[in-house]
Amino acid sequence: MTARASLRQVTLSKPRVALESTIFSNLGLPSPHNLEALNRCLKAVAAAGAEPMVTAVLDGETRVGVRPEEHQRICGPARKVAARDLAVAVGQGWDYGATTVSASLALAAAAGIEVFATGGLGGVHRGWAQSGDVSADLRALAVHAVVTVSAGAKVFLDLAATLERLETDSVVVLGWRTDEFPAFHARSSGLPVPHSVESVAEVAAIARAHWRLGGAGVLVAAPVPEADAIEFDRIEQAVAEALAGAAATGVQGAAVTPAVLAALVDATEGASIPTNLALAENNAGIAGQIAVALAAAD
Ligand code: PSU
Ligand code: MN
Repeated sequence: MTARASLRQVTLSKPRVALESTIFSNLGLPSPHNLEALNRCLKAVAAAGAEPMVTAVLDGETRVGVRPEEHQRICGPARKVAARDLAVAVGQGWDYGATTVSASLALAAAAGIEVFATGGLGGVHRGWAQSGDVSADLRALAVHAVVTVSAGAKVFLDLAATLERLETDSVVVLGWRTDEFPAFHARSSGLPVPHSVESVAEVAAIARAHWRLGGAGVLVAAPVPEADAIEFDRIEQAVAEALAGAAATGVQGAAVTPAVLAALVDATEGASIPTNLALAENNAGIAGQIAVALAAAD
């Protein structure tokens, strides 16, 4: 055992999993579903034998881990904090900054946390050639040596372009017991993943090898459980409606994703909410198991 590994075993009782806060804030899910999402994700990580650590900026301080009495705040109104906003949120003492995937990965990496769970990753937006809108989530995956578990990328993105970008950035993309890249609410997108895995032991071995070789991000793409999935054609129709609605309001930049997520709730008559909750919980559980497997492989 290395000195670092033995120190970790002495100082930490459990492997840890970082969770982002944007999905639990008013920017991600409507109340009271966001609190349910938070509770289900915390439970799923704990049930796997790991410790959930919610990332956020509270009272101008970066946080990795929040107390139960702070959960209401995590589920309340927030300002969105991507990686570049972290320093501003601290410097200006923001009351509550909800961290996206990119900010959460930065905080997780700084805290030595190797596994992170989210709902759906941000990525290359449709029409990116005109707008230039590519989520900072992708750059964060390219930079930080952390395993991210997500239900693929958000369905309203250009998923093919998102996969291309992940390849360019040398992010390892692993389909979790699937050959297809999941489309968030839908189990399949019609796009193949480069590799698929069946077990968390495989993920741990691949991540360790990637990091030993100087690599950074590993993305485990897990389809939403069958019972809660929405058919790809149905969600695509809702996406068309939601994107048209969001475009009509002239929304731009960081506001696009929260606006489209909210419009999708309307376009699916609320059906996207239980799906979003189920996939977030599923990802958290898999992340917990991966964290345990990584600790065992130390
Ligand atoms: N997936 C969800 N709900 C969310 C998000 C993703 O189910 O709220 C958030 C994540 O925090 C992700 C962010 O990092 O959207 C991406 O925003 P943008 O597209 O502006 O980079
Ligand atoms: Mn963007």
